[in-house]
Amino acid sequence: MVYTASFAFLEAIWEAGVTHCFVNLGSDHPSIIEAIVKGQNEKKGRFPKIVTCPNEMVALSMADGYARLTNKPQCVIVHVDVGTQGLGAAVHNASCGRAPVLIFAGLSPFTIEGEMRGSRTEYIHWIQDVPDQKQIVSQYCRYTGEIKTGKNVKQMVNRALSFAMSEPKGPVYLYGAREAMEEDLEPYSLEQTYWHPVEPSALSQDAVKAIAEALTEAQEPLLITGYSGRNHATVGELVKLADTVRGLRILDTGGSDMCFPANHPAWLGLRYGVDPSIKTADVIVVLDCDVPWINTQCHPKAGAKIFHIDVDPLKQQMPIFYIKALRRFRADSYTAISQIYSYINFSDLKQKVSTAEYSDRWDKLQRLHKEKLDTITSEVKISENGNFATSYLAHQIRKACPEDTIWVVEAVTQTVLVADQLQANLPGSWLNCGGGGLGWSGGAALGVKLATDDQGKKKFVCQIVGDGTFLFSVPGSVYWIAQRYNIPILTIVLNNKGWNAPRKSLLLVHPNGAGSKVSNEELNISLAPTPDYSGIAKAASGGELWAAHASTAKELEKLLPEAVAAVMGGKSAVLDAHLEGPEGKYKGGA
Ligand SMILES: Cc1ncc(C[n+]2csc(CCOP(=O)(O)OP(=O)(O)O)c2C)c(N)n1
Ligand SMILES: [Mg+2]
Repeated sequence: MVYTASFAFLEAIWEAGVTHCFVNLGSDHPSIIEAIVKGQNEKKGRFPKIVTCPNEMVALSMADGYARLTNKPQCVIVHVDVGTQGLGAAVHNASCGRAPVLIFAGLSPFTIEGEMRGSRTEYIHWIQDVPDQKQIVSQYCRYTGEIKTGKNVKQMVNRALSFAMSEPKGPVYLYGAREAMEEDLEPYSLEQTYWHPVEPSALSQDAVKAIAEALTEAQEPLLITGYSGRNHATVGELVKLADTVRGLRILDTGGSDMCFPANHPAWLGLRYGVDPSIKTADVIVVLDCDVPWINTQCHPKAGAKIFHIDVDPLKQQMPIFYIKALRRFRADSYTAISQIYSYINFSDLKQKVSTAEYSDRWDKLQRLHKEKLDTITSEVKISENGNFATSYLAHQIRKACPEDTIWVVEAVTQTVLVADQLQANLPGSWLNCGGGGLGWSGGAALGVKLATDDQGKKKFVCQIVGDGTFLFSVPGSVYWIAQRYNIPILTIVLNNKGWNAPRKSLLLVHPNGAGSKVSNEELNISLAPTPDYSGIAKAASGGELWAAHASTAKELEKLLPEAVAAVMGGKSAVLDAHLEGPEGKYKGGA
């Protein structure tokens, strides 16, 4: 019986709870391919499902999306140095977005004369032999390690997964040469019960007391969060806290998951580090958040009491980070919020938050919440010639899609408008990248759909993506995979004829510079003539996918339900939504 290191590797990831391997194979993988075939033949239903991914960035984004929704790690297998480079910005995204993914890449064989099985057999083995392959991705990885022998390959897999699954979660990278992966072994297994990740940490009693007292003494308490919604249970915990400390408001900075429901009066929505509430709050709890405010745009007032609770308060990946927090704690957000909530309820503070003053604050919050929703609704409008912009579009999408849709959003400069209109209420129903490498959402939406189907929930998944970002997402691979593996998603392309973001960046620094007075073409940010985005997707699916364009509200009214019905019927759909042209408006720096 053949039992190689590669087979043990695949067994090990399955035993550790990895259900999928997103693969892009090459000459480093003969033993992997043999092992896959053996596993498919001999271990039906007890072996990772293999998904062929024609592009590595899509592979990693799929694993990332799956892992984010389920908090279960997934695996990506790529080809030596070049496949590792093909992961591209997806490694950055998985790292910033705290997605637990195990990446494996082969190494070129290290023997030349046939000394070992796996020794060099092809020209390319000389070419792809690089001095330090892991350096391509190591700064984004929680751990990198070489599989030097098959004899402890399962320990290496579990060691890597211990890092991937301990906070802050993220990608890990294992690599092994052909010879090592070919090694014949005696079958073996580990006791998985001894390989659980580090458990969530709590606040000290003293910290709980200090934060609870500050929150209940505050006139205008604010909690700013980014990632706390990754654990879906934390959403409910924050609701309980906001119900108790009435007047506390919650601002989401779009770290990646929806953190607080829009239908709660404490909801301030998603903003990227700029919001009036930041300037006026007297007590601020920053909870699992990378960028609570952008100092040059907006910052807390002098004397505001700030507490920072985070699984990674030092932001170990960032060369510069600091906030004027009085105290900072390394703790799990669910645990910390539960502790603070319990403390308030089971101490003298309970009486304090039960006074008439708190009832008045609650009334005020409800009034402000209603005003906010009214303002958002007033953005839903069409132009005189029947065209629409993002707010109208997002409002219509919200109406057309099922209540429990999972939104996978990479809408760049339109994200806040989209978030305002979608008003996510259900934990886990909104995911955005959290990182800065465009192109995440195509693969991620597929991964999320695969995950919700595997969970038996079979939720509707809608990707909302900028037109520039759609091209970054490698649609040729995304929609081939969608078709090949029957993963139906709805994609809405926000077509504003190019990259709006660089213009915004430019104007923040040079509001009256030469660039402020010229067209998108002159700024080199125009994608006109506009590609046929839905056509690209349709071609990738072999002509099977539902594809259309909408430029007017009338077209949208007809096409959106058709697109949703197509996806419900098992086919992916891409609707290219042509937004009302903004270019004219920008001329003259308006
Ligand atoms: C991989 C990568 N390349 C380049 C950028 C820089 N960048 C940030 S936003 C943006 C434009 C995105 O265009 P689009 O998706 O159309 O969104 P819009 O700006 O129009 O809202 C670019 C090029 C990036 N973040 N990531
Ligand atoms: Mg655009």
